[in-house]
Amino acid sequence: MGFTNAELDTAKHALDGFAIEIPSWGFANTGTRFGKFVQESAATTTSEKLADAGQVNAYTKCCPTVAMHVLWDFSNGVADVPLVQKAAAQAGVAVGSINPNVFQDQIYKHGSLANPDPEVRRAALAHILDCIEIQTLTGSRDLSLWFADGTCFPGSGSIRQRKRWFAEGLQAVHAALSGNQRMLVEYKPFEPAFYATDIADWGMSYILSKQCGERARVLVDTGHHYQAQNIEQIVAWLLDEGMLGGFHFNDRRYADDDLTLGSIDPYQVFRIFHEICYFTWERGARPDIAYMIDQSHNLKGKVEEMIQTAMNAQELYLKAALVDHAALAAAQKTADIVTAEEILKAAFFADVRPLLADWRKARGLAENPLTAFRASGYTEKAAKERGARNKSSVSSYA
Ligand code: RM4
Ligand code: MN
Ligand code: MN
Repeated sequence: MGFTNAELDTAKHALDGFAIEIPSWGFANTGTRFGKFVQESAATTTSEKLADAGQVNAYTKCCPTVAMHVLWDFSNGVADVPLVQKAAAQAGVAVGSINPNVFQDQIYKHGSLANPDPEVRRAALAHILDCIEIQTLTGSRDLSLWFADGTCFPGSGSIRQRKRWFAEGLQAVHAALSGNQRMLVEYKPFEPAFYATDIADWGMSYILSKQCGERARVLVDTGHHYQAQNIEQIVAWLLDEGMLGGFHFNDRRYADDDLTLGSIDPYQVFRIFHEICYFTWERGARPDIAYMIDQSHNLKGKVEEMIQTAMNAQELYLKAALVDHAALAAAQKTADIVTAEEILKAAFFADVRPLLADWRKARGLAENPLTAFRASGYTEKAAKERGARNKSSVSSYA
């Protein structure tokens, strides 16, 4: 099929080592701030979310872990751990990153770790420390931190004071970590704060992580940038500094749209993966990065959308792995910019789907996970079982 033996080897190695975590919040009924369109087959409980995530992994074998949002998935806190663990095992997946929720309760109207009220700051910290306990009990490595904190109007708060409150709070979080645990600090420039989000960009996230210590890393959510920002450059810098902890992948056209990865701009995703694969080639070892999806779909079927996302991720990662790195390095050395660009384009436009089909066949998977899942009848069965429950309750999403 037009690939050399060396390329076939590279492809197998790349796919064997590539896993992407899917979010529990991608399986329940959610919506936009204007309305929620209920899907009868959507998950109504944490166990159902895990069962659905298990389907994604069963058809793709590249999504073995599930990111959990503590408030939504462990509503009784630590007490829910055995139940959740059991449901995950039954679904053939493991609990992945633990996401605290310090943005939904009424007390967080003016922030969490940077709330001017010390009681609220204490409550937020206490919740995050509870999450670390859940992290320990579930054996999850990453605590994934996103904060809605910020101000909406000039003068609402002291930007410097809020920065220091964040440093203080995050240092306390860091001090509670142990073993192989890490904390990933996510940034976002706007929404829900529309004047000054406290952790607005990768620089702020980097500074706070550095102030915390060894276990803190930056989390890059691809939807959390201004238009035209060069995301792959941020990725390359963080890689070079050993500070890239992980990703929340999703695609966007306008703002934090949370669209299917690669649906709007697959070349953007390829360029991010390219920086990682180029780094890997140079160092001879893969960087330790948590690849995660942060998407929740209102219009597409949830399980099939997540399968589509996983397939897109594999395809784009594989294209990046197949870049001729030696030739690229040589072209860069002689400032042969046209050749360098053509090398990237050749990899991006190569049809890697036959390679993926072979990789799947060798693992006993269907060549096309999406059509195989659709033919399985899972969605129809779930709609029958869950339909009534979905009509009466719609779970929330920020
Ligand atoms: C944010 C961010 C976080 C997610 C929340 C609900 O936009 O992407 O990762 O947990 O939404
Ligand atoms: Mn995110
Ligand atoms: Mn987001």
